[in-house]
Amino acid sequence: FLKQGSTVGITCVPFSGGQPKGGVDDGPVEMVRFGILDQLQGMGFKVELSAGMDKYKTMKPASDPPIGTLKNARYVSAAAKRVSEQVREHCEAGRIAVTLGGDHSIAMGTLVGSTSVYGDDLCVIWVDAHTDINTPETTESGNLHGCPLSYILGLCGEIGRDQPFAWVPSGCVRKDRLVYIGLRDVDAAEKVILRKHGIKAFSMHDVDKHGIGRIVEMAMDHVNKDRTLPVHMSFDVDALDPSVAPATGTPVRGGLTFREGHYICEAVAESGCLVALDLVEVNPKLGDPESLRQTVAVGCSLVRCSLGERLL
Ligand code: 6HN
Ligand code: MN
Ligand code: MN
Ligand code: MN
Repeated sequence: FLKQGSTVGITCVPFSGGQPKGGVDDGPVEMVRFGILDQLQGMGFKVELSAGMDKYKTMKPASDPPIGTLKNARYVSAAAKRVSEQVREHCEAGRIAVTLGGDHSIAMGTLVGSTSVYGDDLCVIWVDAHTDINTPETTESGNLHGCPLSYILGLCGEIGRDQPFAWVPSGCVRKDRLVYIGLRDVDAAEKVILRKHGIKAFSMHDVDKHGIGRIVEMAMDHVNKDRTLPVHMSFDVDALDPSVAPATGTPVRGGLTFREGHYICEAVAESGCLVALDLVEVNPKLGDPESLRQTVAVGCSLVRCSLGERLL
């Protein structure tokens, strides 16, 4: 599926409705301003940009009252649905689908898009401080960026399967094809879900214990033993330590170092299996100009490394 020198299909999603902090919707524009498109072209890729990124800002419904505790559910649903269509188009055309967020609720869309083409062979590597697997029933914050995986894996109760998310094919990703790296802030109810469903997860404790090289190998062995299945990596920039990526909405100390984050991306690139990549939760409005520059720069370099930029 992935041939180097092929086309990268970029979807910019200036969206912040999955959480309360403004500014994360400026993530994609800042990464483009930093030169990510030219950088990918410079690596030899053809770059195809999805049209109409400004439309995301206009999709907010006039009325969007809470559903249970869920905030902005209709807005998140509409945006994620559009993301799913844009990502599906890229995947159908054989492009590597790169989605620049935006908050992590948009992964509901990216995963529906990629699985609509690759089916349940698709493996998901979720790099994050958080598990983002709250159901509409368990979420305490009501922020949908903490919930996308419960919808995708089909773990929601009634509220989740109903409108406005009835379009999400629940269970489109298999539970045994998901693996986490970088966890360190998991809600009590999420821990119960992980255990109940036997979902593979590597925390920062595991990274410390085994080293990042071994962790990525174990993660790949779990979801993709023969390295033949397509891989979708969803990279939340808050997986990195706040000293490395400070401009993000829910920073948690004790995260991946600069090199550990890049190593994951390099190893995934090396596998040759990457078909889709999300880079989310860059919030240029949080922190001083230097934090912003640093976070945007690291976001772009994670994208380049995932697509095979080589150190030597
Ligand atoms: N993210 N578990 C918390 C919640 O609100 O459900 C934090 C979620 C963070 C989500 O960083 O993408
Ligand atoms: Mn299959
Ligand atoms: Mn996170
Ligand atoms: Mn996340």
